[in-house]
Amino acid sequence: MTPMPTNILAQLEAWTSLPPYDGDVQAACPHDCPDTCAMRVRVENGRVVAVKGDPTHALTAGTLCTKVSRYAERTYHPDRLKTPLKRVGPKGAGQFVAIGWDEAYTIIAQRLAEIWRRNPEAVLPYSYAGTMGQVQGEGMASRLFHALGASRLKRTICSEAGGEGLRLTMGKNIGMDPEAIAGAKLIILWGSNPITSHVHLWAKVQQAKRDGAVLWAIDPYRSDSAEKCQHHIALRPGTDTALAYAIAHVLQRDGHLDHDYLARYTTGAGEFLQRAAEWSPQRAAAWCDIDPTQIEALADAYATTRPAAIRLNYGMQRNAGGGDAVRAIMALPALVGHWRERSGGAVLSTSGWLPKRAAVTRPDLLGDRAPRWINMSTIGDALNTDDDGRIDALVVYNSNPVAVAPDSNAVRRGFARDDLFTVVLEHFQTDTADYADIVLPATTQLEHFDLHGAYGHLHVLLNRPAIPPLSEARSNSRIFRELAIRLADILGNECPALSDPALAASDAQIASEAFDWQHPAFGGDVLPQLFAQGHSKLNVAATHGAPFALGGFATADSRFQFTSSELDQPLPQVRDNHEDWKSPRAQIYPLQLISPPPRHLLNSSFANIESLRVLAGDSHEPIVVLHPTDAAARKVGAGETARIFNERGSHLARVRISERARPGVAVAFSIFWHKHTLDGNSCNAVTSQALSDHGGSATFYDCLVQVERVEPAPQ
Ligand SMILES: Nc1nc2c(c(=O)[nH]1)N[C@H]1C(S)=C(S)[C@@H](COP(=O)(O)OP(=O)(O)OC[C@H]3O[C@@H](n4cnc5c(=O)[nH]c(N)nc54)[C@H](O)[C@@H]3O)O[C@H]1N2
Ligand SMILES: Nc1nc2c(c(=O)[nH]1)N[C@H]1C(S)=C(S)[C@@H](COP(=O)(O)OP(=O)(O)OC[C@H]3O[C@@H](n4cnc5c(=O)[nH]c(N)nc54)[C@H](O)[C@@H]3O)O[C@H]1N2
Ligand SMILES: [Mo]
Repeated sequence: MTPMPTNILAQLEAWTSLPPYDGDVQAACPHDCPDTCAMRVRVENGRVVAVKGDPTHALTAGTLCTKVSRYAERTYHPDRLKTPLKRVGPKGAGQFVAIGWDEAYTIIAQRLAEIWRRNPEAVLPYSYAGTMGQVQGEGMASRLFHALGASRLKRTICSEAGGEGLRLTMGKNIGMDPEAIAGAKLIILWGSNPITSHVHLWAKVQQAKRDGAVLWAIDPYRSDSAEKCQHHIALRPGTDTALAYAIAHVLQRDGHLDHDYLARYTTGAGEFLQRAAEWSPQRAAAWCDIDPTQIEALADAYATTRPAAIRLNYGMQRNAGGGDAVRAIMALPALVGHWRERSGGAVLSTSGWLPKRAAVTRPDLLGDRAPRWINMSTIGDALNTDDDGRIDALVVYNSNPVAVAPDSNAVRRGFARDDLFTVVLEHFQTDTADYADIVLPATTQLEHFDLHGAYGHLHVLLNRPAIPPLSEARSNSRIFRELAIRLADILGNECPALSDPALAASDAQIASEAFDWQHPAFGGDVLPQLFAQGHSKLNVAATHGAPFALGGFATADSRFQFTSSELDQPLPQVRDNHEDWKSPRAQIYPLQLISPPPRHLLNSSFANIESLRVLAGDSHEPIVVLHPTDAAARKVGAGETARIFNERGSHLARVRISERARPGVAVAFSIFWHKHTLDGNSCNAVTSQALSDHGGSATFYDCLVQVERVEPAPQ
């Protein structure tokens, strides 16, 4: 590794200590959301009394979402886990007794060492984005699992299809500066619902609208955001590639192509346009189950309005063809040269602008070992495989797989295995913690230090702890550091990597190794500002102008790639869904179920905060939205209970009838904890473990179900 300027480590170190007196503490929102807000945490008499948005951050602009403004309520919640726990009842029943840290570490280290001796790959870490911090995320955890040579987790539950779509076209996760969307005259929200899932971008969209921008939403559901757009195309889930080709078709047919841009800065446009020629608006409209005049109108507006910006989000890539859909949509700004403008182009993720160092997780500790990869989206199948490759130990942190992973009945069957040893690091007794052998209480963002990048803006942020850990909570990094010592005591020379100094690194050291601080992205005032105010905007192409006006994509030839030579089928393919609405299966399960986030929950985090659950559902519990014709066909009335089912499982939800759901599509906002629902099942009881075209992503919104009325229980 290149040596680190020592002052960076010292400056980070200064941010790890508690403030010496009451007042505002500079912090960062840790949640999995494109907005990664800068926060001010008000401490009075050593207690957090308020968590507010930082007014000096360009996107946060002084406000937080409803959820995170209640972060103190979450941190001080009476249900916070207070001590380590040992399971005393059956798995899943949630019966535990308190134990000390020493006993917990002894049990964990002994069991993991035993299992490791049989097969290191029988140990699997399971984590996602409960916190997105560089330190409390993978920084220390992955060092331990690399040292052990444990199975590696393919983190596919959210964005891999889209990430691959970006890599194959743009070279990596890059796009326009989302803040620049404020200057656009046409904005397409494509599978993106910012009012719910990244509300700070919405302020920029509104600013554009006030300045005369026309807004389009492409979404099977008339989401809160779609409702505020002048135009809405309610296509069938999983049909976006056909729509993108049809737009390209019109652009070509009507002579709107930017031939100069295509010739200079792109590869494969000819083949792409040939395929687009096959997708007339009529043909695509039939495929997407929409009106062809909408496609004509959108394509025309897209060709003739500048600057034009597309904000994609992840909703549209949770299906069989999600990766190719992203590729086809990313192609549109290149066709008409919208990349020539700063407020034009498209963005799904900005994370690739940040010069991260993969080395922070120390894959080198694997040496010449190359453990298998386990796809987190098929954890249900992985845990139920009983052969030499059996998984015997799971260490879960920053994730709630029993609630969030698809096909929960398979997941719960796996977690319920008596021969599986499960450790869960958590804030709360989640559905997953109920299946643990040992539960360890973790700190929240108010109690630990961290460093953050973002995937929906170009700033980096620091998080200073505001209060000491509550009860006996310990940070993930501390827990993994201490576990490494215990494991090294037992395994010694059998696993020498456990004694590597990397496993003793302090939080500030991990943070110092997370980014390439010498990179020009940190040039100018970026670093002094970061250390002075706790957040700072990267010095990258997208900050200054139109990043791809002159090409400069992150691909091998610096051009945008319409085709990919890596793939058997170089062009984006219009694919059927795994569970397609036109297939014979649809005769048994005729409704496409999508389960996007409600505004007041954050995946399954906050689902235990009563006040937010009340806001999220009609009555603390899951709802399903049906179009009036679909409800009538099932003789189910508003407010009644319905059973949503397929062969994988079923769950109950309160019915809401609304034209906001298009015919043929049922919408069940997620993700509730199973144990908070009417029948102990949330919507992941019906979702499937099938994977996307690229990246092996989960396909939550590619799911056919039937819905039936449930007779009210006799009084
Ligand atoms: N309040 C809140 N905010 C969140 C989250 C949360 O749970 N709650 N989750 C966070 C996380 S982890 C993520 S990944 C992001 C997700 O952020 P988004 O990607 O914006 O969220 P989704 O709601 O999954 O998808 C957006 C829209 O896509 C639509 N959609 C579904 N299928 C399709 C399709 O096939 N095509 C098209 N065009 N549209 C489709 C949905 O109806 C939804 O309105 O949000 C983050 N922010
Ligand atoms: N049906 C359906 N399922 C979905 C989705 C959907 O739209 N529909 N969305 C999918 C998406 S986009 C995603 S990203 C995944 C999200 O899946 P997860 O990343 O598992 O998200 P959460 O449910 O928020 O669970 C995170 C857990 O981490 C814990 N946590 C937070 N901070 C810390 C910490 O510092 N230390 C420790 N030890 N724990 C911490 C929280 O308490 C919480 O229980 O869900 C997916 N599942
Ligand atoms: Mo996500």
